[in-house]
Amino acid sequence: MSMDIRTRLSAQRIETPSWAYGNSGTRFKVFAQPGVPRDPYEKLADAAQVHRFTGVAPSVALHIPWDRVGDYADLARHAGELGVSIGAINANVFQDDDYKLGSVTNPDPRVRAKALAHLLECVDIMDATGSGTLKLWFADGTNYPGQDDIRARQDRLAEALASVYQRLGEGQRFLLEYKLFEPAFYATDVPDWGTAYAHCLRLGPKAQVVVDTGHHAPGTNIEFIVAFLLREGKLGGFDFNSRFYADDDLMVGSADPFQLFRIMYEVVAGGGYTDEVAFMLDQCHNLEPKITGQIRSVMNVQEATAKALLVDGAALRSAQAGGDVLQANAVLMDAFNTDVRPLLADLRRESGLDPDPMAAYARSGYFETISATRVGGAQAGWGA
Ligand code: LRH
Ligand code: MN
Ligand code: MN
Repeated sequence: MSMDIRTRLSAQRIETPSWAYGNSGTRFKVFAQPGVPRDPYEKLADAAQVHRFTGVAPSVALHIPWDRVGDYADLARHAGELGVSIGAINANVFQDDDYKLGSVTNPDPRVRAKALAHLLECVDIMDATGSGTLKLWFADGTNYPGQDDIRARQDRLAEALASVYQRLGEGQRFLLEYKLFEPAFYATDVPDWGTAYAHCLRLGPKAQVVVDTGHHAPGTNIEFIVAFLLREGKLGGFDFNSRFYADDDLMVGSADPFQLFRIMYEVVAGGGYTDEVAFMLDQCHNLEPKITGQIRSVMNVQEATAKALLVDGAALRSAQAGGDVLQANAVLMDAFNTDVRPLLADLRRESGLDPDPMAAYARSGYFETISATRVGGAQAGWGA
């Protein structure tokens, strides 16, 4: 195996979300877990454990206001002391009574102004924490035909996005996230990659699309979307998770590892395996423990990436050029069917890590310590 694959795998960076460490659930029940963080500082401490045992998860996404603190520079300093940094700032304009009929697309200009002020505040937080990425997801939409004017809502959205774009500084960008439905059930204002892409295209290079793998209709060919966006320079990153039905937010690679491999293959083949494309997790661990859930997810992404990097490009191109359908498919399947776990274990050993991050974490005693010392952990903010 080429040295190149090993180097590229070791260089991978996977971002974990602060909200994965807090309690979460469905609208039916949140099952509280022992030892969950009580504030953003403790969430960062848990995220640092994921990095400590995997070596490839050095940044943590924040969600505002779930992670509101008085001094963001201090939070970033705390992160640095733990060996991690602040990643994407996720804006949250969906949990306020004012947003019942939408945030930036709301028919009421007062509500729109309030939503925009929050988005701009998130850029201030980027300045304070050194984050280069703002992630925008809007719960905006309508439940009934005729409820509001679809085109007017697009105009309002475009206006807000333009204001945020203008506020972005050097080295900062925003990623616009789409989602087919939920909470809006009739017309969502950013329902698909095409809508997100069109808004981003109009604005310029600092606006890109983020693909949340749980945000599509069943059967959607996500890797096609990835290939297309990459080709247009508009793929900003991923919110990785798995789904069986809708936006399930299960562990990435758990429902359909083959799909994750196909996605990673398109990333690699399209030249997207760079710092430009952010590999972020957006998950909730309702049943399984949080930190090990994140470690497992990071490992799942690593395994899919290793398989994607193993695809024999020359053999594939030759089969494709010769119209050899079966051979071309076999080249991909050979890579997918390779057991890459020994390779990844070896790489971990090489960089001074335990080859088995799950076992090493279990042995560390961290879970027992937080379970004994943290009482009254915080809700992730999601699924309350
Ligand atoms: C919306 C979403 C978005 C939010 C997160 C908590 O479903 O994927 O990324 O910020 O969940
Ligand atoms: Mn998401
Ligand atoms: Mn989601």
